[in-house]
Amino acid sequence: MAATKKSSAGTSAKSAGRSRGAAKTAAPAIAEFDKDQELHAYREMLLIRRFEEKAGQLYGMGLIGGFCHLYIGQEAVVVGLQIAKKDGDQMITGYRDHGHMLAMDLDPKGVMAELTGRRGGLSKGKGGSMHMFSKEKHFYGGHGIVGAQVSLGTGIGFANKYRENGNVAMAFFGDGASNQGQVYESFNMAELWKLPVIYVIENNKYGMGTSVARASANTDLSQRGSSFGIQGEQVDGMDVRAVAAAGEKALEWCRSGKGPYILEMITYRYRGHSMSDPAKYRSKDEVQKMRTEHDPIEQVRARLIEKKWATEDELKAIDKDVRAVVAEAAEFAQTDPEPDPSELYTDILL
Ligand SMILES: Cc1ncc(C[n+]2csc(CCOP(=O)(O)OP(=O)(O)O)c2C)c(N)n1
Ligand SMILES: [Mg+2]
Repeated sequence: MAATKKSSAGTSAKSAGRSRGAAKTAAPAIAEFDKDQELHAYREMLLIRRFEEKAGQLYGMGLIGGFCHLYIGQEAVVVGLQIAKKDGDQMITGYRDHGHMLAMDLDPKGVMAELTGRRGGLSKGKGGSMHMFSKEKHFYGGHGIVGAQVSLGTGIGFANKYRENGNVAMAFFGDGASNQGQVYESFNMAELWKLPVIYVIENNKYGMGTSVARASANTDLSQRGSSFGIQGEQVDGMDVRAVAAAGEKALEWCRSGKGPYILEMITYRYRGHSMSDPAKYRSKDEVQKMRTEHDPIEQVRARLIEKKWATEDELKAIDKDVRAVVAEAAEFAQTDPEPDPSELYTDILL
């Protein structure tokens, strides 16, 4: 998947000034992507979008039990950071996790079959949408408790430092989660011990049922670490190039032993919080405006066409390819058997 990993995305950002003690840093310049990088980002984001659309359909058909939180609209965040990261860097996130798993190269069949509770699911059909892990791919879940992944991610950062392995942990959490107490306990320890952790705040403007402005005293979430001296910045999370540039800069900061970093990704979720959400906290016009004017995939698509790096037909072929991967995953998720009842007694603490 990472065939077009690149190293230049953040080059121009590296010169952005940073004064010690001041938590606010200049936003990095948007890195220009070359043709391969644009095509890679396009395909990766499209895979997440089509996967999530299909998951929504399967949920509507009654094939997915429990909760299911879709990532549609936020694709550029995880794909931009996937492009910036090195092999070995870890990701951990909350319950809106399908996109992170696909970006970390987890098998779409295994993810979809976990959603439908089948034997071939990544957690043998026993974890569901919010609970999947892959040690080999450095993906640490999938957590339903709001904010839990921040402390766990800080622990992964601690392990990286202790083992001197040069890896950086990325802990993703939402604007709502940024008001949880354990976030600040984690910030304190991370800065005190200079742990290599990037706190990626996915500010999609809403928690479960209300807006950031209604729930947060200070809405500049990039500054939430300032009392601990943690550097932070706001990033256009709808532009995959801006995400990659900011990611490279933050990764370099952490890898060089300077401690944690906060990236507040300004993004948007198009769908409801979970699958049944009356969404009375926002207007349909607001959602439509984001879709038509800021869509992360459309932005890449427009650049590819404008620069003549791809034709409409070539982009259609990519979509066809991606749809086939997702269709295969959905087929598997509907035909693979459910776990054997004896599995009720395995993989659990008694
Ligand atoms: C400790 C805890 N409190 C409350 C909940 C219920 N809950 C689930 S998601 C959510 C909102 C979180 O919003 P945000 O962090 O912005 O993430 P988003 O859903 O927007 O990705 C809440 C309150 C929970 N799962 N855990
Ligand atoms: Mg949110």
